[in-house]
Amino acid sequence: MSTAPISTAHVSTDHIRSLFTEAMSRMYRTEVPQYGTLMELVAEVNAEVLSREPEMRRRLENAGELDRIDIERHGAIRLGTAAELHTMRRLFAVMGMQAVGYYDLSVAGVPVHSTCFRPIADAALRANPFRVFTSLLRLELIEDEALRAEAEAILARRSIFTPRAIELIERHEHQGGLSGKEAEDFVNEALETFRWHGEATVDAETYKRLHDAHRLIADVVSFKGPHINHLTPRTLDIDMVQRRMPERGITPKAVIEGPPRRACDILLRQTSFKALEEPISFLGEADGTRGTHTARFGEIEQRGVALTRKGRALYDKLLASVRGEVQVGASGAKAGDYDTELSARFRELPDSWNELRRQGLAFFRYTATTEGVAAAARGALPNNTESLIAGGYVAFDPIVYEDFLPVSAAGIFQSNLGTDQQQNYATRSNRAAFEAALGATVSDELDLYAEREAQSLRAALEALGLAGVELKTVA
Ligand code: OOG
Ligand code: NI
Repeated sequence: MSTAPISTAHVSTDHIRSLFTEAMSRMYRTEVPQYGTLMELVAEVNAEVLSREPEMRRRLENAGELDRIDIERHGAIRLGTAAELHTMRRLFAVMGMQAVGYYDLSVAGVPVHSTCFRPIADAALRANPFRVFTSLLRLELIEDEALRAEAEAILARRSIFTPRAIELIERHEHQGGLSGKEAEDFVNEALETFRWHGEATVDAETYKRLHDAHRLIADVVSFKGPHINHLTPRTLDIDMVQRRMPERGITPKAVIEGPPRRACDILLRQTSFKALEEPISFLGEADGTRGTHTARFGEIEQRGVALTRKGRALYDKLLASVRGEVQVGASGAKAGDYDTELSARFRELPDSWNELRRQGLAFFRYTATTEGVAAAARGALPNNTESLIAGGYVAFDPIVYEDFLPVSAAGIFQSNLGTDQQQNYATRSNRAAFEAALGATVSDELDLYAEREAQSLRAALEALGLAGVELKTVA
């Protein structure tokens, strides 16, 4: 028996992640008041949907999600150096978040590659799925060698983590966790890294040169740290929030990224409001000489089922066919055509849970039902998975997609960069360099979903006394 007092026992990484999510939300609402307005709109729409759809309400209540509907599901940051990414991985590990997925945005004219830091285990995702889309600037994509060297030198001078944050990260690594008090300290210290600083660390002339190379380069290089550039709550009806944004004086991007509205939600739908133009001051200039910087915005998301490799290939094909046909202008021209075409083409993807499952297009979590357990006791179970499901002995529920979509992410980046920034980098993705900087490999998201599905099926069969039994998969 341990006799250690409670105060020195470790709190869970889930708990630290929740503290961090709340603290970030409070900070961002103060920093970007329009984001607070968006949060109110999301809460209003979610409440309406819940009273309109009692079935959904029951489902969320059973899943223990009802009181956490309006909390943020993700945020995003952009880092400047390999060392920053390396320490960031260690910082997120304190909160139970690991790097999942590699996203190359350079193909869409954005000079970064990215990963998602998020919890992985079922229980951790249930406790709090908060994740951070984390990009690393690819300085090698700056063509002007002098400018590249200058940007490198500027970044080499900054340290984005507080000494106390580093100390607590090390403590977590050595002790295997943090106490309640240390966790609170850690969250306060970590918050400093994500805070906005209106004072650029460069002069106006340098800022302009960085900005001319790419707006994103100025955003990463000119400031003291990687300010959080948006937070994203979950909405139960993204179309309704999109429609109502203008009524609240918020300008949404032209179209919702991702799949169309469907009966069975798939992957991830997202929309954002345009980044705000904020006053900044430059290094070495008297007060009053000021500029503006555009980086920070608000976003909403609605998640659906994770698709298998086969489902995802179909999704990518359908999306590409629409985007090849209907190009939405910066001012939103053809947005209506795009939405219509998107819905039409996606009819090729079945819109029923059972079809998505049967055709191996999406991932599901299997559970043994009480009928199943009773039938097992009578020795009356069929001997193949499809019949177990058809007979109601095994139930299945969609596994939620926890990751990002590169085409959507590029759309979110671009709506905040303006169309003048459409450059195409003739370069290959560089996952190896990203992982070397990270000091770890990124997990493959499809493997994670497949594992969770297989694990759930194993547990369901075990509960029915069918563990190890060779089951035919087709009825
Ligand atoms: C990240 C944009 C990507 C998303 O939700 O796809 C993203 C950024 O602008 O830094 O957050
Ligand atoms: Ni986002």
